[in-house]
Amino acid sequence: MHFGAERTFAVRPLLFAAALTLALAACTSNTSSSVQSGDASGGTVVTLSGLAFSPTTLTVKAGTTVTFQNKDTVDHTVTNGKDGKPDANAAFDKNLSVGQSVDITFSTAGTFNVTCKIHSTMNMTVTVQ
Ligand SMILES: [Cu+2]
Repeated sequence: MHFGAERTFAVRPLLFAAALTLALAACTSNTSSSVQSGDASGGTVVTLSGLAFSPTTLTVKAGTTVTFQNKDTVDHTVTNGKDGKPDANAAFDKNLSVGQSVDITFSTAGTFNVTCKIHSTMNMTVTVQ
């Protein structure tokens, strides 16, 4: 029993070291500093495809412009709201035809629900810091 417990314990640092090596390799192979999404310099993209937003959660800095791209085969909207219903004072509500894209700048900190008025199951959240 005691021997078995010791063996398990000895294996863990090895696994941790391996995981750390992988993580470091992933970091060093990426020469860009814009790994984190939500860079205020822009370039943040949300794709609408398969009746879903991707990603479904996004964190950006205030002032970031997010480009929503409709790569689906049907039209969508990019609407501040939830479950297909716009918020009372929706900060944005844009139609997005097939193949089109729309830029939305998030200048105020807070959490913004995003939905599609045509497909109520399409939901995502943008957190602005
Ligand atoms: Cu839709």
